[in-house]
Amino acid sequence: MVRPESRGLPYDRNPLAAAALPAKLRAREDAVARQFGICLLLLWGWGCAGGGGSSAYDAGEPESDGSRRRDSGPSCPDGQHVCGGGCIDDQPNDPARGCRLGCGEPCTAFEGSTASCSPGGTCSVECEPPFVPDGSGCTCMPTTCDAAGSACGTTDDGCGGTIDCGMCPEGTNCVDHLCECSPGVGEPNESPTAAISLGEFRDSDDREEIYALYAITSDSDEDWYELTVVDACCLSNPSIHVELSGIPSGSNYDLGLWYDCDSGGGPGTCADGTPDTAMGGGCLSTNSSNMPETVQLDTSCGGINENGTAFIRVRAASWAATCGVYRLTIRVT
Ligand SMILES: [Ca+2]
Ligand SMILES: [Ca+2]
Ligand SMILES: [Ca+2]
Repeated sequence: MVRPESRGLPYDRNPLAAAALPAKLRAREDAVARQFGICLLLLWGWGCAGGGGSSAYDAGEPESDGSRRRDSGPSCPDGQHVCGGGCIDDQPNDPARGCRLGCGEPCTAFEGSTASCSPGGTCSVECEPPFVPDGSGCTCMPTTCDAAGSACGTTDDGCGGTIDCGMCPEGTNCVDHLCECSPGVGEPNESPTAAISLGEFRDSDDREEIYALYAITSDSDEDWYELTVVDACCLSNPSIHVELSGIPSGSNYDLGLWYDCDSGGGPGTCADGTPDTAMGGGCLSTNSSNMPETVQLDTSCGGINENGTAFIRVRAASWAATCGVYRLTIRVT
């Protein structure tokens, strides 16, 4: 059993207990004062009932206001206290010695608890996490999946058992207790040099392709594509149109298009989107939420034709941990 002071609030320091007892304490102090007064009226040689001592002040450090603590009874001299029917010297305030007002025996701790000494010189026992007070001691409280930061799988509960944090949604895998998207199609493709090649687009064909295979599978995932653009006809130069749609609800993906002219120069005019100077020039589209993104680059290079390579990037401005594929529509006219 854990005594009342086991909650880290020694009984004589517990504000609730203190609030409940001032009348009793005053009565006891009055009684002590009366006894002390009677003693002064009698010859010292007679002693006092309960005798031997006088003020029973504790040997420990004074309170912050300079006053001295009293021991629990008035029957021992200063620097001593009652123990086993007699008086012994106040002990070092060490839990291994039962604290200053103990009898030299170690304070009793329980499984999941540690013992310490209160400033008043008594043993104090506190439950250490994951152990919590349960009214009769300390009980190990199993952790929760939320507290453990575990979204899936089986997790140590901290008390020698396990807790089941469930399965991941379809399309995701449980990795280190978190649900992650399965590696997406075409990965890794995190840079222009690792871009997925989409082949040749000739402006003479007005070719349009729709890709619904690829997904953003983490907040750091970038998907790069490249296409070879051939200026094969016509009076006007090739125009590259790209649309990103089907962005999962709750996420915000953005789109970028850059063009590298084979003959140098260029790359032309950003007819839709925000001009960007990276990688020789291109267009960005950064609408909010999961609104579709569109860019159009009208090519214009330094040589006799506008042949070149287009690079497209899809990435997440914010990612809602959904693994669904987006739709990429590419047309060269
Ligand atoms: Ca991807
Ligand atoms: Ca990628
Ligand atoms: Ca966006």
